[in-house]
Formats: sequence, C-alpha cells, structure tokens
Amino acid sequence: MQPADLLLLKPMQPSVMEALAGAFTLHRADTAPDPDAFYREIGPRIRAMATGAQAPVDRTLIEKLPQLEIVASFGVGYDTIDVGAAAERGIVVTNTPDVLSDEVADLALGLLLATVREIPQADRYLRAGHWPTRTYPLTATLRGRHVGILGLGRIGRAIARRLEGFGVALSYHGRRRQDDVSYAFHPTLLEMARAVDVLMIVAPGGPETNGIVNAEILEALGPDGIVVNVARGSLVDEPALIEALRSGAIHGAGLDVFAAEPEVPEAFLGLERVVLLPHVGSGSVQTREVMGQLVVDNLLSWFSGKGPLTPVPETPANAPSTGAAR
Ligand code: 8YV
Repeated sequence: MQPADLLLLKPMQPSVMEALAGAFTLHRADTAPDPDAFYREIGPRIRAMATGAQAPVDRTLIEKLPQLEIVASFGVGYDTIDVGAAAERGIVVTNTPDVLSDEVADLALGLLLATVREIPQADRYLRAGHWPTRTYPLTATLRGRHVGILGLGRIGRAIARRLEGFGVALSYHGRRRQDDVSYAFHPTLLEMARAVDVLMIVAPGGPETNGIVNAEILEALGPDGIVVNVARGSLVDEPALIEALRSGAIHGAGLDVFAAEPEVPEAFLGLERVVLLPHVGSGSVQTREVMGQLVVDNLLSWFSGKGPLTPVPETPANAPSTGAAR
C-alpha cells in the first residue's frame, strides 16, 4: 500500500521527522516556493498532519485539505487548532496530554520559587560583582502564602500536589468543582483572586479564557501578589500586568508564556521583579522525546486501524474510528 501523504507546516524535532519519514510521504509547506501551487497540487492528497502550537491550523487551511483525516499535535494545548472546523469534517485531532504534566509542574514550582525569592536576580547580582560591597536585599517569601490555581486539570493537579509539600494554602478556580480534591473551590476568578496572594495560571488558551487575568483580578491579588503563568500568554492582559507591576498593585510575576511569542513586550525587560522564560515548561530532552513519540504513535495507530490514542475531547464521536480502511 502507498504510504499516506502527511503535511508538515514546519519541521518537527529530528526523532519525529525520522519516524514520520519512515511511515509517510512527507510534504513540507514551509519550504514550498509557491504556497498556492503547493496546496493546489498536494492539498487534495493529504490525509494527515503533524503540527505544534507554533503552526496554527485554521479553517482556511483545513478547507484546502479535502481528504484530511487526522491532525496530530505536539503539546497538550491545542488552542491554535480550529477544532470546531475539524469536528465539522469528522477530522480527528490528537494532542500529547499526561506525558508532560510532571515536567511542566516542576518548572512551574521552579518559576514560583525563582520569582518569590528572586533567584535569577540574585545570580545576576553575584555575577556583576556586587556581593563584596553589599549583601543581596531580603526578598518576599512563600511562607504563609495562599496559592490559587487557575485551571485544575492534569498539570494544575500536578502543581497542587507539589505545593502540598511546601505547606501553603491551596484554592482553585475552573469550569467546575472537582469532588475528589480537598482544595477550596472558587466559582469566580475574582473571588479566588481576593482570597489568595499567588495566582498560578494553568488553564487552556482560547476564546473562553482570552484576557481573563485583567486589571481587576490583579488589583484583587493585592500588593503581595505573585502571578505565575505556564499556560498561554493569551490569558493575561499583558499591558494591565505591566501596569500592575510598575505601580506596585502586585509584587511580581514569573512568566513562561507570552501573548505574541516569541516576541516579549519590551516593558517586561525593564522590570526588576519579574522572571521571564522562553516557553520552556515541557522543554527537557526526555519529555520532548516522549511527546514526539506520542505524536508519531497517534498517527501510526490511526493508519493501522486502531484509532487515535489521545484524541482531544472535541473530536466528534461520529468521526471514523480508524484510517486504515481508506
Ligand atoms: C509545547 C506547550 O511543547 O504542551 C503545550 O501546550 O505549550 C508546550 O509544552 C510547546 O509549545 C512545543 O513547542
């Protein structure tokens, strides 16, 4: 049988490229000299896509691929894929949940501690040779804090479990109360922001959460408030966050994600009480390899007739269960 035609919008990590090349006929949109001609010629043959958050899959693209059966995405967040448009066509979308939860949770804890105790700033202070002249200024503390988790999904729970060991109070806000946890549930984000002094953002991106961490929420966190975001930059009103940091409405922020990555608003760079990371939450060699393997395994499982391994919840129940028979 002919290997199925698979579209890549951008190259993926070498292990994934190698595995895909062994099982599919690959077509790379990013190296096509004439994109219109590329989609005219290749589009009708494409049955699969492998992609990631940095390469959006919108309705216009989906319409150019009439035979598309499956979009396998690298990463747990899939806010850059139009899952509604995919569902209308019965296209399966898969992501890579679970395999990155502990890695992202570790990073979230590191970023929280780094922000509260100013670890990168202290490192810069030592390197700049200031220590012999003056000891580093005293910092804020995690002691006695109350952490509010926005989005108690798989990663949010992994963060909460770690925080239990740090002896802080824990609350959460999300779409619904979860009966199997003892943390306090707040039906609104504002109510939670009033109750806590750390806001840990782990909810999915997309239209429902766009800009929900706004000036009112930041004000409610208060002058000791810390914001940590390991989810998507789109959840935060960045100009409002910059203003809150400048005015002292909150104390500090640790950010692994930004609204227009890899662009970072210049104003953040000039602020002292922020720790900025280039979206590295899941970025260890080991975890990225496992994520890549899950992308490949979803595609192989689909085309061998065993169905997708980790379809997103929006994938329609009436989607064909496998791609093997076509
Ligand atoms: C991705 C992420 O790995 O899983 C997600 O949703 O944001 C990251 O873990 C990253 O975007 C891949 O480039």
